[in-house]
Amino acid sequence: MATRRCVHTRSRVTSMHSIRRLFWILPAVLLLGRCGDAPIAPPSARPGPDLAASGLGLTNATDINPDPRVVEINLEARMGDWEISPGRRVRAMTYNGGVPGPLIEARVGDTLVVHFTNHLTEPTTIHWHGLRVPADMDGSPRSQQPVAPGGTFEYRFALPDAGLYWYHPHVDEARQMEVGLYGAIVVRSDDEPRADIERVIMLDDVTLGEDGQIAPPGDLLEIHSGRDGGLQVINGHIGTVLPMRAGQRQRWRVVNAGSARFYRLSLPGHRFTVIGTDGGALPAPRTVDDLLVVPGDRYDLLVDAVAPPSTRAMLTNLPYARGHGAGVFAAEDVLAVAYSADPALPFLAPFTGARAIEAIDSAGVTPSEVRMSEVVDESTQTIRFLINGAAWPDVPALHATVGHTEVWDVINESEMDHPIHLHGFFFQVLARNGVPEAARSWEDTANLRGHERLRIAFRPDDRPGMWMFHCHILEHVDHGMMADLMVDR
Ligand SMILES: [Cu+2]
Repeated sequence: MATRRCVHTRSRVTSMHSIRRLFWILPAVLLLGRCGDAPIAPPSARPGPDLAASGLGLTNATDINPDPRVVEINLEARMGDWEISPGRRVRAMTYNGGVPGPLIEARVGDTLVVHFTNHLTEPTTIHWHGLRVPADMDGSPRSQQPVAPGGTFEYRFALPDAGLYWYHPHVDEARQMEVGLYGAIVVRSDDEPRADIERVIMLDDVTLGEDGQIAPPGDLLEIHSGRDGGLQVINGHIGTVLPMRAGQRQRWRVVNAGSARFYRLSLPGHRFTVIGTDGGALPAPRTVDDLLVVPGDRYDLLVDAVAPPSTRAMLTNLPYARGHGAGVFAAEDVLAVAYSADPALPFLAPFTGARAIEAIDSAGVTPSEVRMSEVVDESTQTIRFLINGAAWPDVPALHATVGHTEVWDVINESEMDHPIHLHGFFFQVLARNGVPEAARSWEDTANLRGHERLRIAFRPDDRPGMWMFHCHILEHVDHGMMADLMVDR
């Protein structure tokens, strides 16, 4: 059961509030009427959804264009003080002075215009992770010249798909993102699942040096495993508290913005209903006790508040061995979920909404191989992460043609996990280690366990140009694990 929601910016939300309330209440009456033995309260007892979706420390982008189908924002990269906890500030690179950068909210079909100015003392770009933008808007080193200090660039493109996306630089990523350059984008359809409140949760971690500032890139071990920072910063803050009311259904849109940490999330006593991934809604929801969110990855979750009022639960990151001893540490607290004293609301009926995802017909397509490997030379203290035996920019480009199906066998020849990210196009995972994937989804980031083999398929739509794909452990990008994909007409 899905309710109709046409959420856009906060100002439009306010003006449409009463209309939207009707959209929300009517299906609620229908739904509750089918709940059988479940405790049912009159709809008026249930507050409407909190349409200011950000909260939890996020700032909303300011839309300067009155056209309801254009979201136009000014975005500046500049140095600033990032207050990671009360009174504790670190020097950071920021978008518009904050970390994360402003949350951009739009509707499917809107045009996004971003007037970007680089006030840093070094070049940067913006990559729109997951958005199907034209190649020259992709912000990668293959698609645009870096924006020089003092320079400007106008990003302008349509938003064709509902989902959670994010933006970040594609220049010196491991460092520029570590010190604060990232933000989230929510694109909504007219048919969004029902929830009482929506949260965007950007996962990140930092390591502070003895000077109290974010530590510069570390030693060979840190380069090899990537940085597992000692401090959990959720939406830019340590010690984030997420308010919840018993009986609520919260929608959590989660993105892992960390450079290397793998989050295996668990909320003891609760379950996560996964309703969407990188490329939007799934054909069928699946309910899990814990959920692996690898760097770059996104999940769309429903969380029913099953604990009693006035209790707390800790969102926890469980150990996850990702090779060579990385990720093997004690469970860590990520954020606190604090139940209010308000009486419990009746539970909503289980989510059943879905969308069809057509299988990509890959019959007769000869797969291309993408081999991921690593070479460590301890005598020279050097390490290289390779694709097809070479480090970027020396990896021979792969080629694809608009409208023609590509099948790739992505083969991890190393001990460690590597989450592969493809720019510009969503793919389907067809098989893992030769075993057909049970569930279908659209992804732009997929993890490979050590020595795992993934067969993926995608069909480039009409956006020719030079695209990129790479491991999303940013230290691995820095040391070569990136390659080019030329899409021709
Ligand atoms: Cu990697």
